[in-house]
Amino acid sequence: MRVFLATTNPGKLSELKKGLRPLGWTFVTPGELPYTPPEETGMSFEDNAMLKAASAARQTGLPSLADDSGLEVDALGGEPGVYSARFGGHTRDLDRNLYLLERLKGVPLEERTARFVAVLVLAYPDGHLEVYRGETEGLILEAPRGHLGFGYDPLFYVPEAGRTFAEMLPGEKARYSHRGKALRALREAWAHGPPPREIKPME
Ligand code: ITT
Repeated sequence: MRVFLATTNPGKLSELKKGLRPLGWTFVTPGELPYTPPEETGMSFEDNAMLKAASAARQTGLPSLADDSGLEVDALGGEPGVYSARFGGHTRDLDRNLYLLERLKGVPLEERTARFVAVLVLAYPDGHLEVYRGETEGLILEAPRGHLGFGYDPLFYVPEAGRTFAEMLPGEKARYSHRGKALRALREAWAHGPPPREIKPME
């Protein structure tokens, strides 16, 4: 199957390609086909992932996979959430991380709990959708650790692993990460080929 990977984020693209490799799909990426990302007007990760995947499927005519993800910080009432890509109006990873540290100044480590969420939507040109979700609990450190990964990875410590995402090689991050879990759910659903479509009773 040829699948369009509807993301403009190189970090996500690389993790998606690795996680989907066992399925043997052929990937088509932005740059290979004309694709303009829609405005992310949804109030949930699901809404935004559906918006992006459905728009891509319409534009490209291919089954299209989108990822909407973000960080929910408890001490900030769940911020930045769906606004993770533009937290504090910043568009660069470094600036967003500094802004997050500033917002959490004085908050003790035990209260710096947070979770990463990823929702993957595979949309077909006929309008059918598949939705997969993954979450990982962690703590926001007071200073960055590690240089791997992208985005908030250097600040996101996973107690279960004893490391930040930025201290993990890609395979290890995939084992613990929100995106890794969502990809696992997708791979399981596809273990025996395309998952059966739900048959809705007639109204
Ligand atoms: P696309 O919409 O084109 O896929 P985006 O970067 O705008 O790219 P989102 O709207 O889903 O994607 O924003 C999610 C943001 O959350 C992303 O820009 C990162 O800053 C952050 N994020 C998501 N997953 C992450 C991860 O695994 N590690 C670190 N930061 C992550």
